Parts: sequence; structure tokens; C-alpha cells
Amino acid sequence: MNQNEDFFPSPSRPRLLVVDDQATNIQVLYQILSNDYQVLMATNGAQALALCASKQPDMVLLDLVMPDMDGYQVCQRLKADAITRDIPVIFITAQTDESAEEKGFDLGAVDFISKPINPRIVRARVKTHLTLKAQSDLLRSWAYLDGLTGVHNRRFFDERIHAEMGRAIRNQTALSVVMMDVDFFKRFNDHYGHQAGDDCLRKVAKTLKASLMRASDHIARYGGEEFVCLLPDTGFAGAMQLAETIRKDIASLQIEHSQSSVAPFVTVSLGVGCKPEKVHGNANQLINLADTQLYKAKEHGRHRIFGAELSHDA
Ligand code: GH3
Ligand code: MG
Repeated sequence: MNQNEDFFPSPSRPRLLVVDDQATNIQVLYQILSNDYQVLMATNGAQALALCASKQPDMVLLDLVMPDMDGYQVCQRLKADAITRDIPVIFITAQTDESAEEKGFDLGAVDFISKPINPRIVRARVKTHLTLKAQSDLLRSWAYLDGLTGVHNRRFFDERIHAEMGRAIRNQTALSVVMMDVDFFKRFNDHYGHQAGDDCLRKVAKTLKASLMRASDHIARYGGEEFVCLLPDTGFAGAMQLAETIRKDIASLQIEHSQSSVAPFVTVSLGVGCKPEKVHGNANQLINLADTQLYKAKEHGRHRIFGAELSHDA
């Protein structure tokens, strides 16, 4: 199989978020776009920001004038957050004056569409900006991918965990990290050869990817035979459960490892660190915690999981 198939799976239908306080306006755009795209909807700014963070739409069509938080404010907040700043924003507006447009572009919008809506213009502009987005996503993803396994690399993880920690503290949500390391991998390499070692790492990465359940979960290769999962909005119990799923899934690959002292097949040890909802903390503390737990798992015999929660303010 071509290795690149795993790197770039065929994309699903692009996902758009339409934000408008008037349900009838949303309906009009839905009818124009839903044949070609998945269309998410929000009727206020707060809802839009939450959906952008959790569903990562490929584009936002944003009404300018809304009560509470207007379109400018929503755009500003999207662009200020590392997790949402790359989502292109198109303003939909009945205002025709240039200063409104200028302000929108200054805030990072990619385009304006004026009301009343012209379906052909909307379709054309959406298509153009989605194409540009797909191209820049692809370029960005190359810089953040691990060459051997196709999962994210450490650079991605280091950037992402800081952004996710900021978000978790702001929203008082939990954030967990699972560190995973292959047991006796040096012996595996020495016995079966480096090529077989590489194959093993690819299988482990693929299985890890399949074990993660949420779109917002991320895995990265942290170093040689060490991988890390970043789990937003996941508390201690959930993270421990996922670690156990991973432990079992890797074992059930039944990759022969005659030199291991734990089992006749490849096993992994895992360390779980969790920042609970109401606790502050910083990214380095959380990584260190997961790392310490992984070390304990190794010390206590390998092929097992240790976990702990951050319990004090940073
Ligand atoms: P432990 O159970 O304590 O983790 O023991 P270990 O042997 O897995 O750990 P150690 O850190 O001693 O050895 C890790 C080995 O992983 C050493 C190195 O040769 C191998 N390794 C690291 N990166 C790669 C890689 O990209 N490909 C291959 N084939 N091997 C790698
Ligand atoms: Mg190891």
C-alpha cells in the first residue's frame, strides 16, 4: 500500500458554519450550500465560537450585525485563538459602505458577501476560499507531520498543548495527556532489525490513531518510540479509560517480540496526566506529570498505566 494513503485520507465533504441571528437567513444559505457541504448553524456569537473550537469547520459565513456579540467581535476572537485562527471567515452583510468592509478585512476576514444573497456568487466565493484553505492546510500539515508514521510531530504537539491549555483554563474544562512508550524497543531493533522496528512504529501509530474517539483528540510522535495523545475536554477517568483501550489495542496487534521480558509480543507502557476542570496549570506541568507517570509504569513492570491529576495552581 502506498504510505501516503494514510497521510492524506480522501477528504470528507467540507464543513461550513453559518452564523446569523435570523433563522430565515440561515435557511437561505442552507438551501444554497447543503448539497455540496455539511452545514452547521449558530444563531449567536457564543454558539459560533464554541462550534468553531469543537467542530473545526473549514469556513465560517458570519452575519455582521447580531445582538450581544456582533460579527466583528466573533471574527476577532476567532483570529485571537490559535485553535480557530486558520478558519477563513466570510462576512455576510447588508451594509455596503467601504469602512465596514475595511474593518472586516483588518480583522482577518477573507471576503464579503452582500445581502440580498445571490446564490451563484455565494457558491463561487465559498468554493474559491475552500480551495485556498485546503491548499494552505496541506502545506501546514506537511510541516507538522512525522515522516515515518504520518501522525503529527512534536512541533505540532508543543504548539497545540499550549493553545489547548489556554482554552481549558479559560473555559474551566479538563485537559489530559497520555504519554506512551514501546517496551523494550531497543531489544526489538537489535533482534529484528531497524526496518522491522520502523514497521512496528508505523503499526503502533496507526493503531493509536484508530483508538482515539473524538475529532478534537490528537496524537503525535513525541520522540523515537514515544507517542503522546492530547485530549481536550477529557477528565481523569476518561483519559485512563482511553489509555487502557490503547494498551489493549497495541497488545492485540500481536507483533512478535521474543526478547521482551513482559510478553512474547510488543507491549506499551502509558502515563496519564490530567488537568481537572477547576484546576489551573501549565502545559509543561501537565507534560511532566504524564512523563513521571510513564516512568512509574516502566518501573513497576511495564505494559501498564499510571496516572495522576494536577492538584495545585500554577
Ligand atoms: P523501555 O521499555 O524502558 O522503554 O526500553 P526501550 O528499549 O524501549 O528504551 P530505550 O530508550 O533504551 O530504547 C529505545 C530504542 O528505540 C532505541 C532506538 O534504537 C529505538 N528507536 C528510536 N527511534 C526509532 C526509529 O525511528 N526507528 C527504529 N527502528 N527504532 C527507533
Ligand atoms: Mg521504550
